[in-house]
Amino acid sequence: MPKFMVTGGAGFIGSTLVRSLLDQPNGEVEIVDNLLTGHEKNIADVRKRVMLHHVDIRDASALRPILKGADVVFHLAAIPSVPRSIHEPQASHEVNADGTFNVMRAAADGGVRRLVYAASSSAYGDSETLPKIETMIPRPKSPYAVQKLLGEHYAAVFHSCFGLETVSLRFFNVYGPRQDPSSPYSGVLSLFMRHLLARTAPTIFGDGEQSRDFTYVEDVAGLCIKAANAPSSVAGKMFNAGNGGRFTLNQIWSLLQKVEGVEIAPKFGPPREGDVRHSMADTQAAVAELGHAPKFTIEEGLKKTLEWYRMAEIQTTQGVA
Ligand code: UD2
Repeated sequence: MPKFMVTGGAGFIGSTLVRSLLDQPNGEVEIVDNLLTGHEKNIADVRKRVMLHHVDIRDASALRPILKGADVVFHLAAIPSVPRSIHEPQASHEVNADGTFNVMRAAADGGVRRLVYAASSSAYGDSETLPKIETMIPRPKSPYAVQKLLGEHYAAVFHSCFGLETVSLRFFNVYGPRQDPSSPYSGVLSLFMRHLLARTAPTIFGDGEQSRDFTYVEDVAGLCIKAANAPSSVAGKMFNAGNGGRFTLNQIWSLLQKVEGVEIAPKFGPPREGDVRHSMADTQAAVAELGHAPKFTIEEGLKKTLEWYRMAEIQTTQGVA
């Protein structure tokens, strides 16, 4: 029975991946999470089917026996957020850079077959050309982008020097159910959802004409599993994990108002430090080599996400959650 280990498995993307892994015909699923940005409630419905190791990836010696012998390690544990990495560079470096090194080292020493690493589209920075293709020179604009890029380089080197089969996936602005809207560092779509349901105005940083390749979380989880199962020829490589489209924040807020049948003018604030202007993935390599096939259009993804937030809100007000 193969063992799948998901670091950050109690987080928003990790918990979706855990569910997708449990839907497969066989395999045991275990989670490593320090429950800092992840929450046990994200895995409440599958809690009895998974083992949760309450461990911080900064703790190398605790990690080693847990990762030993796993078939695949999905390394998603991180302190996400561009602005958070500017306000708290030390903490984000320790987790995203040092913690990632610890995970890769433990995986290599523990005989793990493959490690799938959650990299970030932020690595591209403000390169002029769109779509962003894997062969472009990275231009990180924030500590977060640097840390995530460092992990990619380590992934490649853990393959070439230590024989660990690694695949890096540059996630492009993932959204969907369970994205936590409660922090000032939360992803913009989770904040938009909360404002829409509360009928309050979101704040858009800058003119709202910046664009993102918003990618539905189930498509990303599916791609992680494809990366784990792809032939060994993908080892040591990095692929974009996006949809290949892009929407401005103004367009998304308009779309959401239409779906909900309301009109709420957003507030506009100053542009955010470290922000990338436009982002859109070239998906050809992921399609050709990993079989990437995103299923959700932005309209479908937004509707599913909105319904989830609506239910979650009702449960909270009724004291269920
Ligand atoms: C970056 C990465 C993304 C992922 C993520 C993890 C890029 C292009 N993307 O996402 O792949 O790694 O980091 O955190 O680098 N905004 C508002 N109002 C708000 C909040 C955000 O206008 O209340 C804007 C923000 O200024 C930005 C956009 O929304 O222009 C998206 O921000 P985000 O924090 O959701 O994600 P981003 O693009 O930093």
